[in-house]
Amino acid sequence: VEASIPEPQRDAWKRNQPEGFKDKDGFEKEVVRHVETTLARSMFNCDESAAYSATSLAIRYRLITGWNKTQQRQTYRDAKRVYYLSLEFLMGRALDNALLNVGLKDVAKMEDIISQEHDAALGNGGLGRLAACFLDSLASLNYPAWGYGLRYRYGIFKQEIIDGYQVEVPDYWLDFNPWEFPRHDVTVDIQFFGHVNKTTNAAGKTISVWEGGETVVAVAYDVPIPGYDTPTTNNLRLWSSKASGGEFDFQKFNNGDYESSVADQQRAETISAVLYPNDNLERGKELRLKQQYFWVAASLHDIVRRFKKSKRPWSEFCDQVAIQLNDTHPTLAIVELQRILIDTEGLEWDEAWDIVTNTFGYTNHTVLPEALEKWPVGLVQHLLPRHLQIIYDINLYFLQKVEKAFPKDRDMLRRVSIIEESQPKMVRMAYLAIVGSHKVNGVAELHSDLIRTTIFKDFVQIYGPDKFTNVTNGITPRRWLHQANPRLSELIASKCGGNAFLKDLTQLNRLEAHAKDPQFRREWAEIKYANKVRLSRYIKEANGVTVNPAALFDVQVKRIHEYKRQQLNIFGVIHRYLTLKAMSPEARKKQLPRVSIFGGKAAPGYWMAKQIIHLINAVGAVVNNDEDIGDLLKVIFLEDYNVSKAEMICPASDISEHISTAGTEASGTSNMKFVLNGGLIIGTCDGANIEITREIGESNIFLFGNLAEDVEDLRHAHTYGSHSIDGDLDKVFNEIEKGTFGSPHDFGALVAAVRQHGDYYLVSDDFHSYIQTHSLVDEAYRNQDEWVSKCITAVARMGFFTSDRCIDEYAESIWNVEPLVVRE
Ligand code: Z15
Repeated sequence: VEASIPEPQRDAWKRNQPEGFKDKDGFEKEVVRHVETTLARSMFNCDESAAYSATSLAIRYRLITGWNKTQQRQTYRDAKRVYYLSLEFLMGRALDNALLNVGLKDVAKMEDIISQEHDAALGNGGLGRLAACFLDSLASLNYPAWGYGLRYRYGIFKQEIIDGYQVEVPDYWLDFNPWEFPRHDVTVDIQFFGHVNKTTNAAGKTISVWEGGETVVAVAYDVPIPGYDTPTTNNLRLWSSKASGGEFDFQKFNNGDYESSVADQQRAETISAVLYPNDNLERGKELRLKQQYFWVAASLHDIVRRFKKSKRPWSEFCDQVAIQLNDTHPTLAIVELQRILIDTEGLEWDEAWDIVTNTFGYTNHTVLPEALEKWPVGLVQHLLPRHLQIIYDINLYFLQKVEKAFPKDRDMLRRVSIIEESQPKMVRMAYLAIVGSHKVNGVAELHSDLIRTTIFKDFVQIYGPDKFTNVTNGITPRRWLHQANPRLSELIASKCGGNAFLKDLTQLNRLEAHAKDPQFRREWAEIKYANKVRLSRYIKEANGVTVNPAALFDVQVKRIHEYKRQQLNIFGVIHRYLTLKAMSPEARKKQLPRVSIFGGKAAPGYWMAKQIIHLINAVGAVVNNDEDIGDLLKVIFLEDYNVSKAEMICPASDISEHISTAGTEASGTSNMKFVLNGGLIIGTCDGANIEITREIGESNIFLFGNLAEDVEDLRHAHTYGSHSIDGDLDKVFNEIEKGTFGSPHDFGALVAAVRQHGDYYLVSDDFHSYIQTHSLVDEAYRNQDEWVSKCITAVARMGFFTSDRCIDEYAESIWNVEPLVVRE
């Protein structure tokens, strides 16, 4: 490493190694220095925003020193690295996390300053947040790992609720971002369009050369990712697009073609301009495909460049490089690496393909048909002509193998072909990802079973069962317990021998011995109450509604989607309202007060999801102002749910709802966050709920509803049998149609989806069981001692769900990489 420092400066360099600071004093000095000399402000005009700027600049100084050392160490040791390719990294705020991870959290207590930070919201929901948790775990476990993504100028939109409807507002987040480092010297030229020429190379071999028609430049922006209490600070590299030839094409500019010069620039910058706001839905837009190729090509170029510096033979590529595909979004990386190896590096097809398949792993996150990516062949041909040829070749060799193995099964070839012979023809990205990877994993046991037995069953026949595996999702306890819920974390630490549980979450099991200790229970309950008071204050501020913190807080926060069934929840709330209204005042007095809290964004083009948001707000407007009801029921929709709001909401829930139609939610990860913060779950037998139940025990979770194995038959019966709606649900619908919550016309589609259109998500089938289970929740909550014991027991058994465990599983069974420990 030192060899790269020029000889005459080496001594000066060594004498002047930046140290960072060691203590509170040094830190404070650094903050003041930044206020005065970076921001050019004084003590007298340092507002909270300036204080945030200076504090983050001070802390980033500490990060950089560790970051540089980590990168040098990783280069010097030349060990195998992991590259996590994800179109989404839903990072949230960085300052609090950085303070915690470098051990300065206790030095600086400053909620007001921390809350000045704008969320880095480069993701939609679970998939993007999982990527962020994985980065935290990779660094905290000392794995040499890089994340690769896009530097969107606009992250997920901000949601405003106006007259009960969602309105989208752009999220421009880059005004002041101290966490990114532009690398204007690290650029890659990316081509699009054009055509393919065949030529003969020096060795007399015929090769294909792709002549692109448009070039866009990828510029690297690096974000340091500090591990918790480790010497590792990994790198997240985000690519930004800009026009080649600088700001304007000066040729055009000087020729007076100013407008077209500006247009070129804008076309280039558009690529990384905005995150597509769909969760679990693919819409097949050309710009989205451009984003995917731009990001994948830049990342692979970078990875290959780094590998080539080591001067190793190509056969060692997969000993040095593991690339994980977060969903099918980066699947073109498979094709791009094959292209580089055969067209640029001159390898033979088979040798190249061996390297490619040994390099990649593919994680599937959904079985929903509308979320499985397919691209029209014509679009791929137009945008990436050489890649389409390679895709066809990959498919040809693959189908030849299949035909040999299954000579009598003609239909098999049609079914597994990477090209769907439809009108128009489509490239099936999931199939391409499977064929080009050595491992395919689902994200929870049920989901991994489902992909093996349904959408990918033919591929299990072809490759055998070992290619398909499960890695159940997890979350980082640093952000989702210690940072989000410092008091609970402290209480846990007092019984678990300090903060060691934050690095080995299984140590939470030491809590179990205290589940019935009255004093411990009291302290536990007091913290939950304080967290609910805090959320109540926020609700008052944001929604103008007073809620009683002693009520049972019932929370469903996640993207709005029919499969996640917020409609089931709000229909249940209406049922509760009607039941309360029908009671005598005396009977009402005996009821348990509830606050039903919703939050989440609808994709801008998802009309049904927007109807659901509107209904929730319409019900709230009636219920919250009904004097018969008072504290007994409040309905709150929290605007603009995001990572930092989740950090406030999770610690304040008594029960959270994870009520997807069985078999549709691949894993869910907020279920884990809520239980880890001492809340219980009402949920279906879906995704990770099943494993959570196995770990924490059936008596500590409220499960209801039909099972995944029965869904198909029920749907069939809805369409072909007689379909009768649950009686209680019918009453709810009648009330909506009476106009109790505003014009019934507004909610007609929500009712019709169940009554007339086959109730695809089984809302009616599960309604009775859902209502009954909510009664059990009320009953259980009345016995507070028992309830708190359940919560403590559940937390004690949540050790499995740390993302540290996931990352170790990926490292061992998919990546074959090891932590890089510091040798002194
Ligand atoms: C997304 O957030 C998820 C899956 C997808 O296919 C897309 Cl496009 C976005 C979610 C799953 O819905 C959720 O169940 C899972 O926990 C999460 O990915 C992380 O695996």
